[in-house]
Amino acid sequence: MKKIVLITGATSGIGLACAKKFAENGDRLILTGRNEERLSEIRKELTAKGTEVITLVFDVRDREKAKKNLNELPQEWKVIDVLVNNAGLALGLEPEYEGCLDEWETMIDTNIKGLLTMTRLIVPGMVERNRGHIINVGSVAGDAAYAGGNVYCATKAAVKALSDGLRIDVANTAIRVTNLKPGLVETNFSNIRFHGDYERAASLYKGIKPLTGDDIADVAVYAANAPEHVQIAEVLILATHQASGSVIVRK
Ligand code: 8X3
Repeated sequence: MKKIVLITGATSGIGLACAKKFAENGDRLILTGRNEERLSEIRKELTAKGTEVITLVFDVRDREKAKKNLNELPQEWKVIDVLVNNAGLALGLEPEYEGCLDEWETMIDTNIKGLLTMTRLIVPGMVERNRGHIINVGSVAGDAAYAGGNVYCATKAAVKALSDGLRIDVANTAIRVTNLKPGLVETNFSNIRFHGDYERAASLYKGIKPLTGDDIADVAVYAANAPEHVQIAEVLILATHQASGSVIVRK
């Protein structure tokens, strides 16, 4: 059956890969992001291939705008089946005693509070309908801290705790909660983390074949398509030569 899938941060990386894979899966998409132009290009591209797409322009940090955008969805689009809480970022890799407070705030506001905003706005409808699936994009970074990861790792540890907490809170319903924990994925992630220092970002993926956004999106679609009695609660997805957040073997 066609599902309505809402993906936050759908303009690039894992979010965009999820948009394409869920489109290939035949689902209807609500794509959110901050970049209106990119969203509209993606909508055109997917619509041309026969996917029904609605785009919403807002930053998950803006609670009022998120609420307004969701309220204004056409009635038939409000019955969201799958929420992919993907919007998130890492900024900096400084020791905790030297990090930038503003950057910490941006990560906390996006990765934790933004995810909570979307969850709080969308999950009540799922509970009412006794149907739905929340797929949170966590990280291997949430399993254990790595050098310089401090606050980013803490936000992803929060995603793990919030996924586990929500799973308990909806255990009496048919709703499923999945925490996807990618390792090294080559996207714009490191360019953003290193403020556009492309060389430093590229060096992270040298000597190892990293994952792609598609590798993660495949797992998201698998979890969403699993039979109703199967809840893919958590998946850690690493590159083959990566063993943890801090153990990466480059050749
Ligand atoms: C992305 C994976 O290892 O760069 O969350 O933190 S890592």
